[in-house]
Amino acid sequence: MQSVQPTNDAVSLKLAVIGESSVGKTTVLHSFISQCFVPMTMSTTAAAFMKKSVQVDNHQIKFQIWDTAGQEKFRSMSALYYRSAQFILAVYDVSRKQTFDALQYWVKEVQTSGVKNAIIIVCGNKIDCPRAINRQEAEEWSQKMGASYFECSAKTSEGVQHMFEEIARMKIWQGDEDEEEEKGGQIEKQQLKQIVEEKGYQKKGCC
Ligand SMILES: Nc1nc2c(ncn2[C@@H]2O[C@H](COP(=O)(O)OP(=O)(O)OP(=O)(O)O)[C@@H](O)[C@H]2O)c(=O)[nH]1
Ligand SMILES: [Mg+2]
Repeated sequence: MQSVQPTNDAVSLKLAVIGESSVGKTTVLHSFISQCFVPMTMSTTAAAFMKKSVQVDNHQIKFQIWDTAGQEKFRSMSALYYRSAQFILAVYDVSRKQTFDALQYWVKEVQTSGVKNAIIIVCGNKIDCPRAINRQEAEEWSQKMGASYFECSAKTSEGVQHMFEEIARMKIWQGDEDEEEEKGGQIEKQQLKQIVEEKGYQKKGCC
């Protein structure tokens, strides 16, 4: 176990949300920010910026979120928004296999876009619907990609707050990584991954 301790300062967390159109990206974010279900009738165009501050384990975390558009015509623009993100939330719809298969595309896009050190998190949304993808398959795939895995329903709100709290916790621990880097004692990303795994982030889900 690493001997690093979380800091108590307010921390900014830059998150970009990506994934196929209609998987529920915007609805998940509304659930997190407003704690209610807002049925969406309009697809996101280009991207939308959202903010929310949360208190997690005595730390103030300021989420700065880019909600990107999943529609194909906006894809070339998505990279503009996730390139500066520290965390990338790749969302799919557990009731539509095609959206899970498309994660291959999204993760590859991120990895080849020059994004450095961003932590990828996979989210299976719409668990209130009949499943086309079982949890174990999605967890195993995410693990192979080096990503944490969560599930939620933006409709019932199950798992939503938990997922964002866990992302905030990852950031709290990553804060120590930044501090170490400033001191010249670089903690490699691999070590952060180890901290995340030791704290059970890989295994924990929201439901
Ligand atoms: N049953 C169910 N429906 C959901 C859930 N989350 C979102 N939806 C519905 O799915 C549809 C698409 O949701 P959006 O949030 O607009 O999807 P999006 O991923 O932002 O889509 P784009 O903006 O086009 O990329 C809407 O009709 C939502 O009401 C959920 O957890 N369960
Ligand atoms: Mg949207």
